[in-house]
Amino acid sequence: MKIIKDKVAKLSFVALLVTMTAAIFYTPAASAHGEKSQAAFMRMRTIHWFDLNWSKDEVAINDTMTISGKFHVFAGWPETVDKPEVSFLNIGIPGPVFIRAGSWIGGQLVPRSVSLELGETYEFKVLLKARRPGDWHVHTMMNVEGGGPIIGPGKWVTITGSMGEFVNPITTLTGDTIDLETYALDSIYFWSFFWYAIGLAWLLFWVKRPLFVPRHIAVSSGKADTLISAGDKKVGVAFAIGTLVIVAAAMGSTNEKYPVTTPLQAGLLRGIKPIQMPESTVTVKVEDASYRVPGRAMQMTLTITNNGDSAVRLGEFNTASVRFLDADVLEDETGYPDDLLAEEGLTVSDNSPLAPGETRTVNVTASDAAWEVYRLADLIYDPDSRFAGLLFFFDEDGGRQMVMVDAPLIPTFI
Ligand SMILES: [Cu+2]
Repeated sequence: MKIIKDKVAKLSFVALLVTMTAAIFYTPAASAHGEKSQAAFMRMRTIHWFDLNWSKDEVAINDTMTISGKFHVFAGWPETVDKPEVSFLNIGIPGPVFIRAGSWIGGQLVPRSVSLELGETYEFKVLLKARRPGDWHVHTMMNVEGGGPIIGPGKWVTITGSMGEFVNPITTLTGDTIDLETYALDSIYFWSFFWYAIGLAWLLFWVKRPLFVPRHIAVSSGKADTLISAGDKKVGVAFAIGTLVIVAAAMGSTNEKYPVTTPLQAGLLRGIKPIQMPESTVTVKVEDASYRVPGRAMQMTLTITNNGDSAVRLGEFNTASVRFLDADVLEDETGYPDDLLAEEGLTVSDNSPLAPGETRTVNVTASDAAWEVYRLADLIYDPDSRFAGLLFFFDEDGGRQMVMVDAPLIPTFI
């Protein structure tokens, strides 16, 4: 009986070890990184990213790639998110697996926070330089002060090579070329360990002799003065003066070695130039919009009027980075992330060309797994059941018009 018990105990212990080891080595592959868990109505009603282009999806260490595109700052910005008066164009990656060699909005370099205006559309570009090998899900994103991160679509990009080869050369205004990856590291190590050693030496000087009980007794019996000898005092003074001398001398020699230094450059960049999207000649009225719970689709009834001089068809509905396309009208050629691209996700009850001057009411269904995967269906949990998105119309010559739609989105239950 005892033997069986022992065996059971041993086996359970082995099982426990195996479980723990498995748990340690289990690293689930995440395919989205934060945005799914954010409130659906916020993702639909803040920043609309479109016309995105990733110049590569495989890049060697030290090579660069660009992510460019446009974003529209939705005029019906939610109350709970501060207006984007102080925003920062960021990139969503797990640490500096790339470095950001440059980022621009409206052609202006934006290393600092910028002011964005509600209702405007901006053009952006981010230049990334590969640093760490692996498969990385790279997002464009905007940080809004008082609002949080507004995450754009992410695309998988593979970096090949070895991180040891990464260099980040910069030529300073004093004419030196340095590698930012390692610059000044020696000094940081030297001074950190130097002062740490001096602190240890001071401790060591006192720790040599009995520390607590004999000293406590001496102090409580009124003989505290006997604990610090004249020699101890001299050592104390030597440490104090030595520290001051080293600080002053090191400061002097550093100023000599780097005679030209400037303060950190900071401050909000205002006056960022928006782009003028061509005035749309198509007007759209959302008569009603709904989504089934549970379900993978949303429906809209749209009254579309074509005031232009060329017939148009609806090619795309874009909300929260999910692109629903009518395959008959538009085909994506930008390599848009698969999980966000519904190539045949848009169904229009009558998508024949809408002639100039004509008005038509159509039923539009935007349907794809992405609606559920990216938890837009979770709008049912949100305190503001309204959506917003971009509609793209195309005329016969391929000319494109963008129309913003925004309306309540009413759930229907089975
Ligand atoms: Cu991601």
